[in-house]
Amino acid sequence: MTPRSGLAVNRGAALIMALLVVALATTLASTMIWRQDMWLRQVETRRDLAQARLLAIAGIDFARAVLAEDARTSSIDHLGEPWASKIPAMPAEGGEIGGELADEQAKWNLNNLVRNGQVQPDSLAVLGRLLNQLQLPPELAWTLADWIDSDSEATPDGAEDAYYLGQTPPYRTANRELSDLDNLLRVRGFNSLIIDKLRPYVSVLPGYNPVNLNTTSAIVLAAVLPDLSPADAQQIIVERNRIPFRDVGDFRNRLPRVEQGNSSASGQLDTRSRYFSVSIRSRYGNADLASTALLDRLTTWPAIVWQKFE
Ligand SMILES: [Ca+2]
Ligand SMILES: [Ca+2]
Repeated sequence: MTPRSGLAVNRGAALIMALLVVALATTLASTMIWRQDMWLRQVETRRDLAQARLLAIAGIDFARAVLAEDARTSSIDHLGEPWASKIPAMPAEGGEIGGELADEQAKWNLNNLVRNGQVQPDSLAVLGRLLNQLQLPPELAWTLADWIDSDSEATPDGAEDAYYLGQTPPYRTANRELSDLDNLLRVRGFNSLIIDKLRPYVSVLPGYNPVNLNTTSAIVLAAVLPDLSPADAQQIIVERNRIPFRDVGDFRNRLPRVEQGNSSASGQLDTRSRYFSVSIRSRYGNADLASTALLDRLTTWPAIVWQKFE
């Protein structure tokens, strides 16, 4: 919790929780009647799972409503806003539900590596610096670029069909955008340990998406802006947590003087976000469900890009 906004966040969380109770009551009341008929004959476990899933769906819809309300009332996105409040597990309709929203543009989108099938040298350099900061092999940036770009010519540090067809069982290069972080398991040199190390700093979003200066971490910021020292990146995050950036111009004005002219990352930075993920934990009877969804707030009411119930 940042010192700036502790009270505001608490108030925001209380408000959100109150609204959630109302939203759940309305959403679920309408499903109560058919639900009884439909599920009474099913085994109890299946009923519990279905109920936990209904709670999760209501939770995801509620998260969409929170983001829509945010879009109506603010033009930037920062961590002091109500959407950023985590909702602890609380009783609802005989079960329990809690969850949180996260700004996916707080992280660097791996699909930024390639635009229109072509590798972007700027983006390749960003990923190289990020890997370097995390003490991971920098050549992974090239290997991933080959995996995503549309051609089949391997770069010196990369890999295309010639490598993947030699595996047992053989498979081909995707030559298109990643759809999920776990896709990396098929890319040469990546493994689950490396993916876990990257997870806090990278996202997998459709198309090209800038990093949100108001939610990102010092590590991502230093990867995007090569002239920024790690200490300066840290300092910028501290100050941002007190006063969020209005726009990229405001950010540049608040940079240390020596770095104001150097950083040429226009287009890679923004102060608002389009993609958010929502994680919901719902319990009912013996069922305990972890659900996630990726939300696209291109228009005010966010669309669901994908959702998983596990
Ligand atoms: Ca906002
Ligand atoms: Ca390729």
